[in-house]
Amino acid sequence: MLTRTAAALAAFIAFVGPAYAHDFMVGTIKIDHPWSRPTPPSAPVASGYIKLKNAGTETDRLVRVTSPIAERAEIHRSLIENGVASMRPVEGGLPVEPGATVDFELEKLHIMFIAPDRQLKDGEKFPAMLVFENAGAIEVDFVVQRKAGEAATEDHSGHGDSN
Ligand SMILES: [Cu+2]
Repeated sequence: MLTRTAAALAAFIAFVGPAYAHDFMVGTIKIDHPWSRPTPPSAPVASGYIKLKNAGTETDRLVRVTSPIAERAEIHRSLIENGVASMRPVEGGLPVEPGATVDFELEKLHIMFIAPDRQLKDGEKFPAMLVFENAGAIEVDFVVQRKAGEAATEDHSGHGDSN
């Protein structure tokens, strides 16, 4: 089973390159394609994106994110206040309503990995733990990739803040 899955995955990677789709399931929560942008050397932060789907009948919440590559991680929402772009931690966990999809990119959310211990390079993966209030904890892999159409020479953390 494992061998067959690995072979299928290898074929898929060979076909589409490192930006392959991957997903995870914990309880009624599906986590679709965790990915993160490449960073310059010694970047103070890295930003990650996921899509969460709740197939259950009760609201769940993403309450905590940790990763061995970062000192800590926070869920942030980007916003514009008085014409100035900033970001703010999501308080009390990020709700995922029954039947809903929370697309971090669409909703201007990101997971901020603070003080990463390495430069994130295009095509790499790193592990992180997502903890949901009801569904519990699951370890996922974030794929480091550029967005389609993003210039290869341009690295930005993608959350629009000024630091
Ligand atoms: Cu942030």
